[in-house]
Amino acid sequence: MRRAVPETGPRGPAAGAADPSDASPEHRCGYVAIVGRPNVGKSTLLNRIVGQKLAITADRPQTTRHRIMGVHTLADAQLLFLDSPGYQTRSGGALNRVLNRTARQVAADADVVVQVCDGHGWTAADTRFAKLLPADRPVLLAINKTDAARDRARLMRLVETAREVRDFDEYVPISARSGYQVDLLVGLCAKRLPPGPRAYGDDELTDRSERFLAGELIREKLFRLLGDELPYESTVLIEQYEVLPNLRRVSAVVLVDRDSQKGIVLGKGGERIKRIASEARVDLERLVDAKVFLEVFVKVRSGWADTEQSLRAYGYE
Ligand SMILES: Nc1nc2c(ncn2[C@@H]2O[C@H](COP(=O)(O)OP(=O)(O)OP(=O)(O)O)[C@@H](O)[C@H]2O)c(=O)[nH]1
Ligand SMILES: [Mg+2]
Repeated sequence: MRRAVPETGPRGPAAGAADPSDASPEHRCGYVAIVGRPNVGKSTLLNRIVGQKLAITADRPQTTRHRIMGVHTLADAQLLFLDSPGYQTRSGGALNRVLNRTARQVAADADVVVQVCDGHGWTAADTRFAKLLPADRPVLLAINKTDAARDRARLMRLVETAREVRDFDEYVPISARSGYQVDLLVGLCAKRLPPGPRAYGDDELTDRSERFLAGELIREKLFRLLGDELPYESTVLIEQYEVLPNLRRVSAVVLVDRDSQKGIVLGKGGERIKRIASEARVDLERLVDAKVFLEVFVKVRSGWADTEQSLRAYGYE
């Protein structure tokens, strides 16, 4: 099974094993940024491409808070896909600013950019984001959720509107959920990458550590099980991550901003936190292919998300 980096990660591409058979001048390798406004399906697309649940997804905006890289290897190319936080054009506090900066940085660091939009329609937020993207590299438009948005005339109008905003290199209707035309999109990205040998070995899936991904899986269950009750100012810290043969021993803390939020996360008689821990454990066991012993606590830390300095201390770059 392809794997996450067991504990310490992240590793730089240079540390990966280049396969001598990829040294041909036609082989390509590089970064592909997956960007766009919140909730359009960027993380679902990354997971579909790498064939594993690497990035967390939920039906609410700003689920993703960090850059996450997923490796996809073809016979003649290796693509390093970068998932990013949804770009929020509403004004907001320090956390919002940090997430937006990460989203723009991911696009700035990539060789090829894929802006994802929702096939139900192009919005003013899509326009604002498209105008921020770098002018000096290929930008493809992936029109997602075409399994649900089936109206062809509307799709044509969307393409026309997008074309007026920016001359995208390609316009590709896809469904990240069903996989429709995802291989086509990947191929169009691959041919635009610079020549170069593979940066990662066959068994490597991501530059993120198991420890990091464990925290993300817990955050996903918070998003999914709390819905609109979830305080925006909550995050997950992994306090202990022990790797043993066929076993991971993990201790995690859900941080909230106020006492009243603690009860919401715990639920009646601790039911909710138990369910969060149990669902996260099942996903983590699948990802690391080992048994997982997971404990999750809730703690109040007022003001943790108020300043960029404090956010950095909690892992937000
Ligand atoms: N019908 C349909 N739904 C999709 C598709 N792709 C994603 N979704 C749903 O759209 C919602 C948002 O998906 P995410 O992948 O979390 O979106 P995102 O762009 O990463 O969101 P943020 O990280 O919050 O910016 C989830 O409920 C997904 O299941 C698709 O191809 N078709
Ligand atoms: Mg996401």
